[in-house]
Amino acid sequence: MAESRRHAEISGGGFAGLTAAAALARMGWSVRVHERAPELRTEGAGIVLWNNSLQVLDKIGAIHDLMSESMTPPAYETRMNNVIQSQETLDGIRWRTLTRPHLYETLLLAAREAGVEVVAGSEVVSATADGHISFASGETAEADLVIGADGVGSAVRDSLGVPLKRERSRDGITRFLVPRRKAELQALEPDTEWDNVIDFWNLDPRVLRVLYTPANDEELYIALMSPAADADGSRVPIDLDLWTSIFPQLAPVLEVAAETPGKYYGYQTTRLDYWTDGKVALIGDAAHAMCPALAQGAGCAMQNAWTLAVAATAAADGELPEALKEWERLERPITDRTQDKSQWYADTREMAKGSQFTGDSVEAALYNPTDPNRHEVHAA
Ligand code: FAD
Ligand code: 5PR
Repeated sequence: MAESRRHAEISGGGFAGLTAAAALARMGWSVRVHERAPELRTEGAGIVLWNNSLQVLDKIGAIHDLMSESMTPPAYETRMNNVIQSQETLDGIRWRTLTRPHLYETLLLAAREAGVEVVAGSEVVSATADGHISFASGETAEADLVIGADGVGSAVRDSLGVPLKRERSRDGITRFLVPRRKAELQALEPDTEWDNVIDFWNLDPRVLRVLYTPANDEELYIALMSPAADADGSRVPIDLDLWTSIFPQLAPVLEVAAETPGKYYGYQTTRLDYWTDGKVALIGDAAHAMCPALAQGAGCAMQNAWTLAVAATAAADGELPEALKEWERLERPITDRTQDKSQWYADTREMAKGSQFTGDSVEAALYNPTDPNRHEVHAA
């Protein structure tokens, strides 16, 4: 490690940027995060995290906080036309369900406790390979390491001219956080284990799906999926009559969703020619936006944020660009495979068959990015 304190400038205060910031600051860096939004908060509803990101949360001192308001449901159940296809208990796989606001608060606190400066209302417009960064305010800054963690529309990435391929899938989703209303659900369907994640698929006569994910004792994450081409299925506010006609047992929670603001997101996958350029590295959706099927977008973002911090910290002065390239060479393949698999599931809708959390579908879920021997372990 270098003698003097090195400095990192990070574009984007989402899950990727905050994780990288907390990790670097704990490793001795001075770190500043720029968030374009005027307020520090997250959009979106719930999230599923697996071992790969939970290990990172452990390392940045955030796991206790995270565990306090999250849960591990008894099983991941998949239904097709309301017939149970599988109830996977995911034995041996560490996973948690939670709300996005809770993950966000947890990461923000971890970053601040590590001494990170987080600046809201600060929009990055460009970065250069030699470590310069410029802002919409007209100001500029220089850093030993610049991180583009500014999401799928990354200004850092685009200002560097990194070539990318973008593929849009035919399906998309609207996500809500609603009260659990477990007693009401129980009354409608007494034999159901309403603490399970339940993936309610309906492909015939119409493609509509509800992913039901309890996030804690009080809050439920529901994701309503439909093809983008289905105007009524993808409408927000949701078409309550349509959704309850197919999923009558979910009426108590769909009624609340119908009153809640939301936004329909089409799935997309972006693949970059490279993730690093000189002193700049890209992480999270800026580098590898993926379909949500395997619930690994944030997981891979956090895993790459951690391994980037370790690699940058270990690099000798003047050798950071080479260290970043080596980081990409080692860490990118598992993310590429996870992206490919998620896209395949989204495009084929094969998850509807159930029993999906086996084999290469759980490669990232089982990964431990904090294990120094992970690449040997992984190859074995
Ligand atoms: P973002 O969350 O997009 O954060 C980028 C931040 O940068 C934002 O705060 C933005 O305001 C800021 N920003 C943008 N441009 C600038 C700029 N020029 N200057 C300064 N700031 C800027 N992942 C999981 O792991 N598990 C799941 O269960 C899961 N479910 C999902 C469900 C759906 C429907 C979708 C769409 C995604 C899901 N994901 C899931 C993926 C996950 O949400 C994303 O991969 C993750 O949020 C990406 O984090 P990020 O920090 O890279 O990007
Ligand atoms: N898993 C999760 C999720 O939110 C979605 C999917 C899988 C946690 C969609 O939002 O298959 O699309 C999916």
